[in-house]
Amino acid sequence: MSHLRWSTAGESHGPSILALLDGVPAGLPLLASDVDRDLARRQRGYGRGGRMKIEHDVVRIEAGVRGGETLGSPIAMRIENRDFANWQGRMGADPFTTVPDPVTTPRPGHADLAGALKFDRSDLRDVLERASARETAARVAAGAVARRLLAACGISVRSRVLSIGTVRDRSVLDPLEWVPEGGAGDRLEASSLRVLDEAAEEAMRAEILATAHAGDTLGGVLEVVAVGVVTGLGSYTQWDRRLDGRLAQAAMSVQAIKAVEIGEGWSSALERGSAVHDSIGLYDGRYARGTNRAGGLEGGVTNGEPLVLRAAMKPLATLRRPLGSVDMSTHTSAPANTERSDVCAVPAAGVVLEAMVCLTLADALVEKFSGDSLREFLRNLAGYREQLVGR
Ligand code: EPS
Repeated sequence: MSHLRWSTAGESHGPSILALLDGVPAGLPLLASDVDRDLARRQRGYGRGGRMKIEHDVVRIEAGVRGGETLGSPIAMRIENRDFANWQGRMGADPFTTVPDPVTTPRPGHADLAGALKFDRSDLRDVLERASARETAARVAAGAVARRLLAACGISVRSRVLSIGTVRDRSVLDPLEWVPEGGAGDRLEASSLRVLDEAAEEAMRAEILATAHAGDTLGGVLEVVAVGVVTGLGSYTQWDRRLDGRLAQAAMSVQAIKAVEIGEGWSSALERGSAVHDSIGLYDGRYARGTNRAGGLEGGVTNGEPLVLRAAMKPLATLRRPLGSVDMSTHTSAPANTERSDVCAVPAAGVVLEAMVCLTLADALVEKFSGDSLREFLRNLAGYREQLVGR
């Protein structure tokens, strides 16, 4: 029951990656440069492969925006795959003059095998092109539009890398200190791995380099935080309206994400209730908590505290020294297919997770405040805020 509807299309080495976003109120200021900023952030990060030297992701807004403002009609966005030029004759919609050599040895950990069986394909390229994390460029484009709507409501969303492999950045960071712009937030943006602690960054880079030399890959843990979130987004009244579930689904759907927690999710299972729940107080006439172990969500509803979501990313499945597999054309044992790929894409995944959180929050905002125009939407939000005063 989504209010902001969106989807993506495009193959990794096809002509382009596309995003379609429907339900954004009319009158939201939106520039291509708003989207390009996040597209560029997604491309950064130490540990990425050769592809990022080819691509320079910029958006072309094809529909739904006129003169720098949204129209309330579907927003269509296109990002060109520069690498497509190198895939002439192997990608594209026209029938092949010469049939390209098929990929036949599935990679453990990738969608290759299940996808080939499910869609009845004999060339694994038909699967891997769409399963590829190149698709996340479109998610980030859609997320950047959602981020504009969130900004109009005073909500900002940022991410940081907590660990890569076994190396952790243990610096403690109050979410209110790093969102919005400035201070620690800028340090994170300047970091090659979206971490705060420089010693940890150096150790992570060394680990990525050693892993690259070993022909292997690395995962990590990410944290996404949203501040300025109004109380009351999502609902406990039906299972699929709970915002924690909606956020978990959104985050879990990102390529290579294998676990999601909200607040102190995993560690709370080890404690007694009194050490887990956040006591309620009144500060300057508004309800607030001394702690935020719940991560801003209780009963599937936002409680006004910063929203904190963490996600674990597995090491990428494309290994230069591949694991064992089976050649599906001969049914004999063979090493898995190797493709050019990234050694570590954890920082990029942080930007993608931000986009997923932005889209999920924007959906919940449109659900609660509706409005065909931004003016109507913001009036509804202001009226609700007024209603909360003195409660
Ligand atoms: C990916 C493999 C690599 C990554 C790609 C995701 O691409 P290629 O096979 O062309 O080298 O670079 O990520 C992107 C292109 C991107 O924009 O994030 C994969 O198999 O998932």
